[in-house]
Amino acid sequence: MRVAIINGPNLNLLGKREPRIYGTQSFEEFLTVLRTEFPAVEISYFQSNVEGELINELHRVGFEYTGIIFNPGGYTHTSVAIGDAVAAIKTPVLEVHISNVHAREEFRRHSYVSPHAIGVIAGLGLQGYALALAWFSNQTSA
Ligand code: CA2
Repeated sequence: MRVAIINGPNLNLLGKREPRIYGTQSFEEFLTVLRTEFPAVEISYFQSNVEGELINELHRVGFEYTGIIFNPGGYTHTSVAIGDAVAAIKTPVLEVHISNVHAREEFRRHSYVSPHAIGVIAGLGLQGYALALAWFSNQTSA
């Protein structure tokens, strides 16, 4: 089973800035933990700060993979094009946010992705990605 993790803008700074909101671990460090915890899942990882590159990656993995775990970062709240890309692909997308977007500024409560996602996890830190992986694993073994 192949699952793609896609992170949007600024998430390359995880572990380097704003530890109170986003924690102290880099995503690359966390990825080694995920790969150990889910040996049966082939996990691809892509991060970009560029909107079109995120769309290209959604198109690349969106017809062959079992699932996509997608944190669109700030584009969640602004990008019609990213929402359209999620709507256009076949692979189910689980939207993940590290912080609780509903407990922050009002503008973070709207997502262009959520209407097209199979589900949303927010506010559980990096553990949200592990829960999303567990969900995809259970789907295929059920
Ligand atoms: O909580 C999340 O995962 C967000 O998608 C993160 C985005 C934010 O715009 C969304 O509203 C919620 C921002 C990512 C910024 O990531 C940083 C990580 C470390 C240091 C600074 C920024």
